[in-house]
Amino acid sequence: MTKLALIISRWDPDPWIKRFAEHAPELEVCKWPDGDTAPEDIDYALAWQPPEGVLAGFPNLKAIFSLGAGVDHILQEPQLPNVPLVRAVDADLTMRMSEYVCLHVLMAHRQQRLLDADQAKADWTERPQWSASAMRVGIMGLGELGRDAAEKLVHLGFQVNGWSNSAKQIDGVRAYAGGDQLDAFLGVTDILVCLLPHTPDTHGILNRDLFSKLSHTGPLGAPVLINAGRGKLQVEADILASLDAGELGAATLDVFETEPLASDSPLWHHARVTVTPHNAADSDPGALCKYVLGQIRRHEAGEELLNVVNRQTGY
Ligand code: NDP
Ligand code: OXD
Repeated sequence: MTKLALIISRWDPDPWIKRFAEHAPELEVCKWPDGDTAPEDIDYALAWQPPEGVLAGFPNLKAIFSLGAGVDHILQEPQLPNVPLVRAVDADLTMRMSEYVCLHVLMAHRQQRLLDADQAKADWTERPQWSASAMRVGIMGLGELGRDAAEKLVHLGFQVNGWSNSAKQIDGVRAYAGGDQLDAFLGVTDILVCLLPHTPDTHGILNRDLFSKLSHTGPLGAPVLINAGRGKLQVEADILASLDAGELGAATLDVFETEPLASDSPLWHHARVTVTPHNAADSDPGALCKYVLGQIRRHEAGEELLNVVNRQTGY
C-alpha cells in the first residue's frame, strides 16, 4: 500500500487525515511522527513547516508536497531529499487570495478605515470618493495568485499593472518584467499588492527605498502597501518609518518577518496598519486532499507531476 506521511506544524492535522480516509482508501496516511511505520516505508510526504531533519529521514521518498502555495518553509531544510517538490495550486486557494486582495484594495480605495474611525467618534464627515478607474493597483508577482487577482481587479474597474520575472500578457493589465522595469512599475502604483514568493532574490524587497519609488500623486495622496506574499519580503522597521514619514499612507499585512506577530509589535496598534494573521488564503483540506491525491495517482501511473518547484529559482 502507498504510504503518505503528514508532517504538519501549527495546523491541526486531523481534518486532513479525515479527508484522505474519505477520498483515498488505497492510501495509508500516517501522522508523523508515527511509532508504527518505518521511515523507509514512506513514499510521499505532505508538509507544512516540517521540523528540520524529518524529510531527510525518509530514504525512499518519491515526492514532497507542500500544503501551501509557498515552498520557502520546505526549501529551508538543509538536507532536503533530491525528489520533486510540488506546491499547492488550486482554484479554491486562488479564489480565497483574490477575495483577500479585492477586499483590501477596496478597503483602501473606499477609505473604509477612516470611515470606521469616524463612526467610532459619531463623526458624519463626507469624504471624497473616486472611481476605481482613478486608482492604479500594482501587483508584484503575476503567478497563479497574482494573475487571478489582477483579472478580478480589472473587472472591478481598477487600472491594473503587474510585475514579474518574465513578461506576461493578461487582458487589461499592463505587465512589467524584471529588475530593469521595476522602477517604472513602482512609479505608476498607488496601491501595491505583493504576491511574490520568498526567495533569495525577493528577500527584503519591500523596503524604504522601494516605497520611496511608489507614486505619491494618486488620489489617496500616499501609496498603500498590501503584502500577502511572505513576511520575509518586508522590512517591518522600514514600513513603520515610511508610514511615519508619509512615504506610505497605509499598510495591510497578512504575513510577518516572525510569525505569529509578537504581541508587543507596534504594527498591532498603528492607526494606519491592518494586521491579519496569515489567513489571506487558507488551504482547504477537502480541496487540497483531492489535489494531492490526483498528483499521487498521476505519479504512480508514470505520468509527470504538475507544479513542481524549480530548485534553482526557489518557487
Ligand atoms: P507562483 O510561483 O505561481 O508565482 C510567483 C510569481 O512571482 C511569478 O509571477 C514570478 O514571476 C514572480 N517572481 C518570483 N520571483 C521574482 C523576482 N525575483 N522578480 C520578479 N518576479 C518574481 O506563486 P503563487 O502565485 O501561487 O503564490 C505566490 C506566493 O503567495 C507564494 O509563494 C506564497 O508565499 C504566497 N501565499 C500566501 C498565502 C497567504 O495566505 N498569505 C497563501 C498562498 C500563497 P514569473 O511568472 O516570471 O516566474
Ligand atoms: C501558502 C500559505 O503558501 O498559506 O499557501 O501561506
